[in-house]
Amino acid sequence: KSRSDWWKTSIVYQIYPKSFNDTTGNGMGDIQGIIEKLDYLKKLGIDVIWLSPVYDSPQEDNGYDIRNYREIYEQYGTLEDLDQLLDEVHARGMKLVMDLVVNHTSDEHPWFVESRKDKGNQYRDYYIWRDGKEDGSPPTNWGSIFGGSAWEFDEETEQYYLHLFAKKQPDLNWENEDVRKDIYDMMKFWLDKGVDGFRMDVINFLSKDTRYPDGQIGENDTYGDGGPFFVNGPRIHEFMKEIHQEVLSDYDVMTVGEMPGASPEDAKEYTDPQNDELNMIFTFEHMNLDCVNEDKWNLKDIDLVELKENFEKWQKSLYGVGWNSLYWNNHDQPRIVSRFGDDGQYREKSAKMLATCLHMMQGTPYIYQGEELGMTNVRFDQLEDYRDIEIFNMYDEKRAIGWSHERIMEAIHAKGRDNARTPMQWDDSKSAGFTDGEPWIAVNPRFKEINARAALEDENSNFYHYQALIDLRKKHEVITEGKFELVLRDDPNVFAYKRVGKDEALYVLCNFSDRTVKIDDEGLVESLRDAEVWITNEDQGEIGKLQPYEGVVYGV
Ligand code: TEU
Repeated sequence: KSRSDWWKTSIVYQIYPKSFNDTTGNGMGDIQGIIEKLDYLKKLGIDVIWLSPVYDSPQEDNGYDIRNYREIYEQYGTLEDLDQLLDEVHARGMKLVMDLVVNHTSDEHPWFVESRKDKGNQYRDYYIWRDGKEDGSPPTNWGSIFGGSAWEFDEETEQYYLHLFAKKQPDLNWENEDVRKDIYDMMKFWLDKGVDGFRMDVINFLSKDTRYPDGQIGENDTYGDGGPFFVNGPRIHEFMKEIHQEVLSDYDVMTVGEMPGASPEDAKEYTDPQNDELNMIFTFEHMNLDCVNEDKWNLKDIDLVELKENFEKWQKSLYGVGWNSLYWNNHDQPRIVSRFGDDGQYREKSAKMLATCLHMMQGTPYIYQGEELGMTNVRFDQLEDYRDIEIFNMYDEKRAIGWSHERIMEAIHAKGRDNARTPMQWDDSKSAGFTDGEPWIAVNPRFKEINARAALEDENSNFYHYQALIDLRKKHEVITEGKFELVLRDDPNVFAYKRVGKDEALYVLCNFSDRTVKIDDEGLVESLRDAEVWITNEDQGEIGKLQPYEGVVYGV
């Protein structure tokens, strides 16, 4: 029952099981494949693995649509495999955090199968059913996050059910106490097995405004924005506290809530230990800066000053109150080196710089599979080569409002979630050593050049850079505890900051451009003269100047 803050000094590695390592030849990763690679992860230096969903699922959304919370998807293995994975992770002194997807289930979950049968069914109220409006249209004008209406009409009982994501992902009704109790029992089932915590999928969407008002409709939009009525909704903090009280308080575990639409103020409330809610959350703010009108497909170049100020806001707001998570990548985001770096000439260099920039901040760093290799976005020519339901739905929707095929493909190349989901590149053999069969999604053609085997053989590789960053965090308390101060605030090319601890301080200087830049602050340059370089990606480093994509840390 002892509770500690081990998650504050941990580094987390995210595994997307379908694309990690296949041992059966069916073209999909599996649990035994993860076990095979645990020593690789140990070598990298990580403490915690976050495993994206491995539960039984029809795979409409790669497992974020769960049919049975207490079984493993058969293509990934069995409960015995999972137990073995847990043992092997623990034997290496690491921990395992599972994905918790409880805003919705699959429509094939027995609860929903029952629920849709008739209005008097004991599971009817497990989901959100409503009559249509007078004219038969959906109960509200809300759009689903994956396109189309957020409501689906069901012939059987002539009512609509709510699905904030795909039609096959009906939303659970958290107003119903029985739902909550069943979920809490399920959480205990996993925690009693020894699982070390949860990453909680869209957890700030659980509480809906039960009046179900219409949302505002933007100029070119078909659907209204339901966000104000379910993002950080009326009872959300009550639910978070209840989860803590009923489940988490009995275990020494870590929790991270995925929270689109949470501000630093919200994050403070969710993560202040005095509130007994969560340890940390994933913000989306820094991921929403390279698009227009919060439409991720509507592309815009990142403005570095905006990015810096956003990080500053989160670093400062949570300091001494809550806790940050630090991430550039996950299974929903494009590859960071292709996004904010340069995946051509400066691939290795800019990938290292981006890692340095993130890992010296305060918070728990998350590394997404392949990020440690500097894996890049993929550009499939054909829409058919993609697999993600979000991409297909978006394609139809954007075509309907007049976007050209070319414009949509460009948006997919830049932002599609499948950028992160191509198979992990282990070596330069067929299918990058991921599978002996046909991979479920094509391998990124750059695997000959970018793969784990090559990285392990090259002492200057991206892999060892991540390893060194992790080592630094373990050695210097200032990285975990120090205060954050932005420096060179208005510089459009350089992301620079200072961390100030009890008896140490550090400076991070990162050049986000492909030009050599001068550090325009004599005082700063002066204070670097006696400093020690803790890590750098530049052999020709020179105080007062930064080479293209140089990223350097000075300890003082
Ligand atoms: O993502 C939540 C979420 O809001 C995403 O839809 C995100 O906005 C989108 O991927 C950006 O394009 C979580 C999971 O991480 C995601 O994989 C699931 O599809 C989604 O929930 C539904 O469970």
